[in-house]
Amino acid sequence: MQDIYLTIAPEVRVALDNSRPVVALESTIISHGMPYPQNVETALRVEKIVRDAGAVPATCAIWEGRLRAGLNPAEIDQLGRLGPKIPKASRRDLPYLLSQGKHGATTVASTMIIADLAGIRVFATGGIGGVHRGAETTMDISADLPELAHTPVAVVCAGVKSILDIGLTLEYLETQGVPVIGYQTDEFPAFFTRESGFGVDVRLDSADEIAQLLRAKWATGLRGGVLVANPVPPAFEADPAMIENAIAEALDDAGRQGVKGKDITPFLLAKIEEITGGKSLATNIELVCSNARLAAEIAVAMAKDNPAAW
Ligand code: PSU
Ligand code: MN
Repeated sequence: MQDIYLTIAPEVRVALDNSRPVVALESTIISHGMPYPQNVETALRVEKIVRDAGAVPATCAIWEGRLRAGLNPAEIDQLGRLGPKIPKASRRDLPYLLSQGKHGATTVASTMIIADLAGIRVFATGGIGGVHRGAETTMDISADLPELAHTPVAVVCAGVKSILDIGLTLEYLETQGVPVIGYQTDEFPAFFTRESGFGVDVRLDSADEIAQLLRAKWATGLRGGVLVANPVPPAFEADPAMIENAIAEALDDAGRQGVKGKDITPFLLAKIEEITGGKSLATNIELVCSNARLAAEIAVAMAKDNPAAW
C-alpha cells in the first residue's frame, strides 16, 4: 500500500504501533445518515465513548483524495456541515475520488477497507447495508455484504433496518461464510427494534468471548469479516408499529419517485426520520453510542490477549 493514498492520524498510528486498542468509525452516517448538527454532535460523542472505554477512535473518510484513518474535530464538523454535498463513497467509488483529490463519506464497505489497510480490526457503526426488498428483480445488494465476506474486520452494528429484506441479508452472509454473532441476544435485531423474527448463528455474552472468536477465525486463516449484532438498549427502542408504517410509506415514496442505486438508502433513512418526527433519530443516536462502547470493549479485550496468538 502506497502511503500517498493512506493517511493514518498520528494518535491512531501510535496506538497501532504499540498494539493498543483502536476502533474504526464510518462517515456516511455523518454526511448522509443524520441531519446537521446532530450528526456532528453524535460523531464527537461516539469518539468520546470509545476513549472513555480505553480505545482510540479512528473516524474514516476520503479527504482530499486520501484514505484517512482518523479525522480531527474540525474535519468531522466539515463532513457534517457539508452533509450530502460530500459524495457517499463505497468500494467502487474509491479510485475516482482518490485520483481526483476529492472528499468522500465512507460506507461500511469502504470504512472496512480503510480499517484493514491501517491494521484496525474492530469497527462500530449503526446499521449495515444488505439485500434490498425486491432484490430478486432489482439486484440491489449493498457492497457492504461482499466486503464482510472478504475483509478481516469485525463490524459492530444494531442489525439491519427492515427497509431491507432481513432474511435474504442473513442468507447472503451465511453463503459468504460471515459469522453473525448476537451480543447478549438469540435474535438478530432490526436496528430501531430489538427483534426481527430472525435468529443469529451464535450468541455470545461478553466482549472477551467475541475477541476469542475473532482470534480463532483469523489465526486459522479464515479471512473475512464478522458481524456483531448489538440490539438497541431497551430504553431507546422505537415503537415497532411506528417504524413499520414509516418504512412502508418511505418505500412507497421511493418507488413513486424512482429513487435508485446509491441514493436509495439515504433517501429511505431521511424519509423515515421525517415521517417519525425525529423519534427515529433519537433511537439511531443511542444505538450508535451503544455499538461504539461494545466495539471499544472488544478492541480492549483483543489488546489484552497475547499478540503472538493472533
Ligand atoms: N443503514 C443505516 N444507516 C446508514 C447506512 C445504512 O441504517 O447510515 C449507510 C452505511 O454507511 C452503509 C450504507 O454502509 O448506508 C449502505 O449503503 P448502500 O445500501 O448503498 O450500500
Ligand atoms: Mn444499493
